[in-house]
Amino acid sequence: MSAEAAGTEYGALSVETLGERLSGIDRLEERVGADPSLWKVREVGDGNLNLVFIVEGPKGTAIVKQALPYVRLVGDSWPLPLYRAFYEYHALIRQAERDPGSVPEIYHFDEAQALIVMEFLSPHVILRRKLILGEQVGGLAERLGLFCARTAFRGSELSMESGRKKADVGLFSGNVEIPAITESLVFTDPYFDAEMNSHTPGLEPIIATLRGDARMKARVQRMLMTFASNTETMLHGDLHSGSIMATETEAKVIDPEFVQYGPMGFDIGMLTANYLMAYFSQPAHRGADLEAYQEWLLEVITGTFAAFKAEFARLWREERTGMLYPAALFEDQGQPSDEARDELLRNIWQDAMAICGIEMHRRCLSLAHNADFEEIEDVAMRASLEVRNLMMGRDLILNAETIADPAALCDMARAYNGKDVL
Ligand code: SR1
Ligand code: MG
Repeated sequence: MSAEAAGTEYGALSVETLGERLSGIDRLEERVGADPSLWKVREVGDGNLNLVFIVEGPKGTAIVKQALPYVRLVGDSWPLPLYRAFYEYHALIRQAERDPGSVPEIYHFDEAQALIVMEFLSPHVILRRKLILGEQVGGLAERLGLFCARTAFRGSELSMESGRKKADVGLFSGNVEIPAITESLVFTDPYFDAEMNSHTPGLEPIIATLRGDARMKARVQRMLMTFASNTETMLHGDLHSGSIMATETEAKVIDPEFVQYGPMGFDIGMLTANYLMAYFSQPAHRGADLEAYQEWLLEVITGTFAAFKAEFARLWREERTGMLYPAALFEDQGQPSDEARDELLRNIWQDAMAICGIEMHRRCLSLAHNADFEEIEDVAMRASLEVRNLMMGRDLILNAETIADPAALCDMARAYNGKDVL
């Protein structure tokens, strides 16, 4: 009998117990076959928080993701609520509705066991791995630009009926401990000597510069205030290159357990930071193709924002059915709303730039660094590349309002890429 059918208390699955525990789940059996003795189960979770199993059977393959009651990266000294699986499930079904095809298909959710059974994406691999290997993904910019625009717009009161949106703000506001990780690891810990911080030796002078910059820290805290209190839209909340799976021609977004309502610029800002960290780390990973690959990464950034802007403008024209910026105030009075839209896009861009800078800091200074830099064994080289990233992050936080557009952002990246600071 399955755990769910037996109504048993939560128990973490293992390779040995999964077959017995999950037999009887119709949607899983439909995908992989009904006889669990024929299932081949592997645990492949390499993230910071959860168990992830690949279940392969005679009919096909599925993924089982289960939350652990603690942070996997740290151990049971850092407990973490199982309810994050509930929020992840609700985020996934909303993302699937708002941007069809952008996320894995969900087959089954078991709240008590904090587990989600979902589509096995193949031959997809984690995007971060592809970027480290210097592989390109066709259509990446367009796909992620569309995802960010559609989820931002359709999860907000530009589009949603206010009662539904407010109910969702209420629903997701129960996800407390997970955003709290972001509030400390992303926005706070990099800027003081927090217990779980670590950094590459040699970065001490730049760390002193960042921590000595009260104006910059105040701007980060202002952004944290926005992140914690602005409920513009439903965010993915952790949109880095480890939350995207890709082939040569396709990308899908996974892992929205950090979902919360927040500012529209958050997801695209975090994503941009991860492209920039891929960019700055490339000299350690590439040979003759270095410049061409770095330029491709910058094209992905400009392309993502172009797709975001174009899709946001289309949705503004065709789906502005919420209480915000109603046609009654603009088009119905013979006035275009283009300026209002562009001003909003400008605000989103500025938030994205500041978030981008903050994310560039946290991945080198607090807990949970990026493989892009971490896998560089030559410590002096790693420090020399990370410092470019950290300096540009500071510039973005301090000057978010003056960066004209994605082309200017890319010029800035090229300039820091040529700097030898250490
Ligand atoms: C303790 S969790 C550390 C990080 O892993 C997740 O993917 C989030 O990025 C979080 O900040
Ligand atoms: Mg994750």
